[in-house]
Amino acid sequence: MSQAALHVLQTCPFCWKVRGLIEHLNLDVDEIQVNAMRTKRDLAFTDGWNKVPVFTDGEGEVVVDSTPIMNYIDEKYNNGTLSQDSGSERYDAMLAHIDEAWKRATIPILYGSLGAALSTTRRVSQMEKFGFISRRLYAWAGFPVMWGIIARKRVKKDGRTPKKLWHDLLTDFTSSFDGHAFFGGDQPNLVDFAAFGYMRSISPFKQFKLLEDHKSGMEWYNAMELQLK
Ligand SMILES: N[C@@H](CCC(=O)N[C@@H](CS)C(=O)NCC(=O)O)C(=O)O
Repeated sequence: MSQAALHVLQTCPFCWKVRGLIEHLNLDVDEIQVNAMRTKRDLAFTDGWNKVPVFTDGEGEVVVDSTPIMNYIDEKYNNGTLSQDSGSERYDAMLAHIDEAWKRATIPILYGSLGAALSTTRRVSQMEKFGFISRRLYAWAGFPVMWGIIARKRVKKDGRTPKKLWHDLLTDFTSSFDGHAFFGGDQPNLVDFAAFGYMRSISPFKQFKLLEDHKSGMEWYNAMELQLK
């Protein structure tokens, strides 16, 4: 049996979802950083998926798409403990909501103003694997594209500041805990890890401070950090 591996981009929110689960379960998985400008080449073995994360289990199984990867890992290495409530309305609806609304909230907070977009793209260009020229091109040409086209449209359409949007998401999420520390109850479940991954993907960037004054959100986030080994 060869080594299990996770192909990632360092700043990809979907990769952070899987990474947190792997850390929590303390699994021996190699992290392979793909070249941000060469995902198609580096992920050619996926037969056309071409996105990260991709999990290979060392026995020939290639699993794509972050939530299915999390389910696969939980089933294979953890007896499905974290996803045992899967199939219930509460669990399924929240997981679908996280994968839609939290996913959509990452771009506005990272790129939703000119200053944010500039600092985010600089940081991304430091963290990701690029070629010499493409790193510089990305750092200086990437930000107006992300800011001007995608993020501004999204912020305008939503009507809330990115900070307010995140605070609303955190309030909704943590108020569904019924007095417990986690969505999963006294212990986190896979839904907690999915949400944690999206939020943690913002942690390398300075905009994370906009989330740090959400009291219940940070209590949950800090409790999730303690779940990592
Ligand atoms: N639904 C997928 C989305 C994955 C995704 O969009 N990954 C981005 C990075 S954040 C990617 O690999 N983009 C490269 C491309 O689309 O060529 C998941 O949850 O894993």
